[in-house]
Amino acid sequence: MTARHQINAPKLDSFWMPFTANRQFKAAPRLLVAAEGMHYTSQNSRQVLDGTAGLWCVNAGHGRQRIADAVGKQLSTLDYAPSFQLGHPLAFDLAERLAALAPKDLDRVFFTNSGSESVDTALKIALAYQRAIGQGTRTRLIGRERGYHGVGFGGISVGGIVSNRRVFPQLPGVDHLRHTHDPARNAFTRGQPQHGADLADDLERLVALHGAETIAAVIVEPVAGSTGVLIPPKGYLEKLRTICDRHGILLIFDEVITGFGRLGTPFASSYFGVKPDLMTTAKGLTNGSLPMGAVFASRKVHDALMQGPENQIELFHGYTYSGHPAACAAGIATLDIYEEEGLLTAGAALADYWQDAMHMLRGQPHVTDIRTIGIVAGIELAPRPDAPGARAHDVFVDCFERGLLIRITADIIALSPPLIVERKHIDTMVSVLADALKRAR
Ligand code: PXG
Repeated sequence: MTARHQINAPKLDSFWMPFTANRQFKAAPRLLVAAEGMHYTSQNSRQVLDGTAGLWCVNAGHGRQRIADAVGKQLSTLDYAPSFQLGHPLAFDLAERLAALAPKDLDRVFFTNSGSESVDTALKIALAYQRAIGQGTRTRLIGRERGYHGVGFGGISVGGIVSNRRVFPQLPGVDHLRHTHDPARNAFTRGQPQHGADLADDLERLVALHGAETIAAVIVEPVAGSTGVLIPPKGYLEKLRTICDRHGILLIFDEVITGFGRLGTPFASSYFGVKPDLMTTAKGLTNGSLPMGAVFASRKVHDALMQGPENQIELFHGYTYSGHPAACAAGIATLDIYEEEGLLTAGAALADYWQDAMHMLRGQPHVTDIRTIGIVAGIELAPRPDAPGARAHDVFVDCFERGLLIRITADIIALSPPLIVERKHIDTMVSVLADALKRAR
């Protein structure tokens, strides 16, 4: 441990923590003070193996000097520049780099500062598109049960996690597809489950119910992350694409988690071979180093909005920090690392080892399902009858104290390490988790 890791215990009262049981946390805080490669350093100087790439974002691992240098240099050269009616070269450079990575023709890039902003941006672009092509009655947005699309009002409306929704009013005219989680038929599947492609027909039901001419877009996560790693059944996404095309509905893939190499391909759309009309990203775009998101729009959508007098603003939408110079510098440095180290496809080579290892946890106490794809795993536990979520929380705390960071949602454990993960790290994850499961009540 170096002196720089020794910080005084801070006062914890003022910071109202997001998505956290504040009082429980502050009674027994877990603070991180440094990070390098695959590990965090906790305040009490323990090394903690990062099983979650931060929050699914540090895909190239921690402490990347190249990103820090690029950001520092940019801040001392051009700290801020507006992107409204002005520009700076890095935003154009980064957009070109992203366009080159994107699925063909999905190469017009709108910058945001988070996944939530990317989602709201994509929903607004979809509505603007429909209106621009003379389909102004299409104002309805379709999400999916158990979807997570961030916390803006658009995102929670199309999202399908009840605790994120019940206290807040929703956008009008939103409806939801059924989720695809079917443990009775698909438990312990590696890769895409066999059963459930037909659930895409739920979109036909909503079309029959509401009328296609009222529906602007459908948004889904190709692999649902936050809600516990729900992998699309074989044929499901293809079917959704077909039904959308049949009815003039735009398809939005929320790739905030799946983008930038998580499945062993640059984006999930390349993995599944299904191309959306709009794609939302964030997180891995800057390796989590600075807040930034990007919405990728197809030429069809973009070009439909580039109409009318040339002196007219085409889309009344944007953020003070859209294309922030420091975030762009971080993004470009991140893409350099991804490309030089082959990280956007590294997951493909490691996926078999990863998935074999994760499925070795089958048979450990409480485990009712394990699902894996690319470098992601969801491990579902039977809840304690009297206290849903408590068992996974105990496992989380136990793992952390033994030097492993996992992510939990209700009684589901999610693992999604940085893509620099090595076999020895994977072995450690399995053994720490197995021990924690054995100890769990
Ligand atoms: N869409 C998806 C698919 C996400 O996973 C967002 C949008 C929102 O992104 P921002 O940047 O606004 O947070 C997300 C975020 C977890 C976890 O533990 C997942 C997210 C955020 C925090 C925790 O699964 N995903």
